[in-house]
Amino acid sequence: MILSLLFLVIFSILLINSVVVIVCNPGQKIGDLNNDGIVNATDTDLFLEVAIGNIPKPSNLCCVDLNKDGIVNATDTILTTRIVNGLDNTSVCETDLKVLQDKIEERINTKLEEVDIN
Ligand SMILES: [Ca+2]
Ligand SMILES: [Ca+2]
Repeated sequence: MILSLLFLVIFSILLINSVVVIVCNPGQKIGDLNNDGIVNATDTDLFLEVAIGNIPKPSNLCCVDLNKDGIVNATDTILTTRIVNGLDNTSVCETDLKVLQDKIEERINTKLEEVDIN
């Protein structure tokens, strides 16, 4: 009895202290925050947590920023709900072209600074 109570307390502490981390990978369904292959109510719940700031946003917003405006808010949650209810289709995250574009621009700017004779 005492052992099971101790286990319950330890499990509760671990559960409270666990941190949910959302990661968007290339090929992952947009709206599938827990990356289990389906967009459902679990993902909608995670969206709400991200939108209100309880869960940190992933660095790559591909799977959470459904309207691609650069922010994660109620609009994205509503769009996810539409996918869950079959009103909209989802697609998959592509290779993060924005990251590649930023790296290319950074390299170009570095080269331009190197040849600047002012
Ligand atoms: Ca999911
Ligand atoms: Ca958005």
